[in-house]
Amino acid sequence: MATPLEKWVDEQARLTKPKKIWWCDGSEEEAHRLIEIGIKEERIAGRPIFYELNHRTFPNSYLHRSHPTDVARTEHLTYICHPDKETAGPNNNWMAPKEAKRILTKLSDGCMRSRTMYVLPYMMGHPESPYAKACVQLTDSSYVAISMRIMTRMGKDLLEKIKDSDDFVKGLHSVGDLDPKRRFIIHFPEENFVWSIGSGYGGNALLGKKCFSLRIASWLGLREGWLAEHMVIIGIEDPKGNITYVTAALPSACGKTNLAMLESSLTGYKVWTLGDDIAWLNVGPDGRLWAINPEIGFFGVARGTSPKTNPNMMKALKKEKFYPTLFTNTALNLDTNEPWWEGMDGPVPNSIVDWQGTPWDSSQGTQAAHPNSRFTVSIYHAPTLSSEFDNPKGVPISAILFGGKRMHVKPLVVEGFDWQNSIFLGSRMGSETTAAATHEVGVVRRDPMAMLPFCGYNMADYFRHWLNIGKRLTNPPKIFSVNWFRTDAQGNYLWPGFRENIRVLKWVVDRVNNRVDAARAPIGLIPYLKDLDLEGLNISRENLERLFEIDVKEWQKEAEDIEIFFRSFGERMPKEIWQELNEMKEKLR
Ligand code: GTP
Ligand code: SPV
Ligand code: MN
Repeated sequence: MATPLEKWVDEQARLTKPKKIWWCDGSEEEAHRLIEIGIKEERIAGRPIFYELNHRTFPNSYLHRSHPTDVARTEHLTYICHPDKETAGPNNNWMAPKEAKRILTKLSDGCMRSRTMYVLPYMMGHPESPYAKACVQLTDSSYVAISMRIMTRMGKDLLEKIKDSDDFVKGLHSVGDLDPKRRFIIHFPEENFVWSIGSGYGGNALLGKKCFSLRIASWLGLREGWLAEHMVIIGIEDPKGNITYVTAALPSACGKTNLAMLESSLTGYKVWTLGDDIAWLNVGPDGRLWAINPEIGFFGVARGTSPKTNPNMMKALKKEKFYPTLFTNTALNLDTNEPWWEGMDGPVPNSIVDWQGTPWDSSQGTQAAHPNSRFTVSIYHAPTLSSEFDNPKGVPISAILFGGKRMHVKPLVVEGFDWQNSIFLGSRMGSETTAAATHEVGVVRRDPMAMLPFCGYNMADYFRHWLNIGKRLTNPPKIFSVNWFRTDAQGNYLWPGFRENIRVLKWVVDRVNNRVDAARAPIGLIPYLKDLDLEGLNISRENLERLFEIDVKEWQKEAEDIEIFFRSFGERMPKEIWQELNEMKEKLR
C-alpha cells in the first residue's frame, strides 16, 4: 500500500512527467553528486547550473547564474488562495483556489519532461522542537535541491517520521520555461500547499523559506496561537557575560544579515547569531515569548558584504567546509576564479565577467554583480553561532526591533509606550523598496513588521493577532523601532551603522534591564543622549541631534500616509490601532 506521501509524489509525477524521480537522502555524497550533475549535465536555458570556484580561497563554493529575468522575488506573481478574498486581505494578490489550480495544472502538464524530479524531505525547525514542521518539496532544479539542503534540515530520517501520515507541508516546484508570463508562486493555506512554477530564484523557489515559513506558517500561527515573522534572532552578551535575546524585523535587503552577525565596536559586548531572516515566536509556559529559527542557512545579499561591513560573514564564506556554499549572480574574477561584487573592498580586479558572464569593466557604468546577488551558506559556518542555536525550545526574547529604510522622518531608535502602542509602532513601519523584489527601487511603502509581502492572510487580522498574543504574555518583550538609514541634506547617512549599531543595542538592553530612563515624545520613548555609549565614535553633536529629530510637519504627513494604509483594511482594522494613531496625531498637534 502506498503511503499518502508516495501517492502525492506519484500524482505530481503523472502531471509533470519527469524522466526520473530521485528521492533525496540529504547526505554529503548526494550533495556532491548533485553539484556534479549541475556542472556537467543539467542545463537551464542552455547553461550549466553550477561553475566551480577557487576552492583554495572559497572552499567548496560554486557559482550559479540565473536566467536574466529571474533574479528576485516577484510579488505581483505571488498569490494567497484562501477560499475567500477577504481572508487574504488587501495586502495579498488573490485568486479562487479552483481557478488557481486550473491555471497551474495547465502550466504544469509535462513541465518536468526530460528533467529529474527531486523529492526533498525536510524539517523547518529542530526535529526535537515542539514547534518544528515536517515538509516535502518536489523540484526539477538541482540548484534548488542543493540550496534547500543548505537552508533546511533535509534528510531521509524525516521519511521515517512522516510514514503513513498526511501531516506534512507540500511544495511543488518547477522552473518551467522561466518565462515571467508563465510564472506563478501560489499558496493554498488551507491545504498546507505551495505550488510554484517559472522561477528558480530563492524566495520564489526554495519553498521552505518565505512561502512556507512565513506565508503558510503565519496562517498556521493565527489558528494555533503563535507568530511567524521576518526576523533576525540574536543574543547580545554584555561585559558581565549576561545574554539578552532580541529579534529584529527589517524588510528585505535592509540589514538583517548584517545585524545578525554584527561585530561589536564596544569592548565587552558581543553578538551571537541564531538567525538572519525568519523567527517563529511562541508564548512559553513562563509567559515569555520564545523564538526559534526554522532555517539552518543564510540566503544573504552579497553586494556590500566586505571584511569591513560584515567580517563574520566573510569568514563563513571562506571557511573550510563540507557543506557547499553557493554564489548566485555575483561577478567572477577570471584571474583568480573567485566571486566578486561591488563593495567587496580592495581594488577592482582587472579581469571580470559580470553576473551574466559578459566581460565587464568599471568604466562601462553597468553593474558587475546583480544588486540582488546572493550567497547561500550554512549557519554552522558562522563564527558567531550561538551555543543555543540547536536548542529545540529556542530562546526567550526580551526585546523586539521593528525597522525600515527611511532617509527621512524616522529617528535612530524609539521605544513603544506599552504593548498596544508597540503594535501600532510595528504596524506603521514604512520602508524604501529594494532590489530583493522586482519593482521600482527606493519608493517608500508601508511595510508593517516587515511582513507586507509575507503575511499569508489579511493584515488587519494579523494586527489583532499581535494584540492578542500580548494578552497572553505576563513578561512581554519591550518593542522598539530602529532606522539606520537617516540622511543629511546631501544624502549622506547620519549614522555609521553596521558594527556601530551595537550602541543602539546596548541602549535597548539597558532599557530592558531598567538601567536608563527615556524621554517621552509624541511618537514614543526616545533616549537621552547621555545614555548612549558613544565612546570612540566620531559623530558630530549636530548629526546626533538630527538622528533623533522629530519634525512635526513630516510626522503629520507620515500620519496621513499611515491612515490611508489603515483605511484599506476597512472595518476589519482593530479599533485599538486607530485609537493609537489618533492619540499620536493629537500629540503631534
Ligand atoms: P533579506 O535577505 O533580503 O531579507 O535582507 P537583509 O535584511 O538580511 O539584508 P542585508 O543585511 O543583507 O542588508 C543589505 C543591505 O543593507 C546592504 O546594502 C547593506 O550595505 C545595507 N546595510 C546593512 N546594515 C546597514 C547599516 O547599519 N547601515 C547602512 N547604511 N546600511 C546597512
Ligand atoms: C528576502 O527577499 O526577504 C529574502 C530573500 O530573504 S528571498 O529568499 O528571496 O525571500
Ligand atoms: Mn528576507
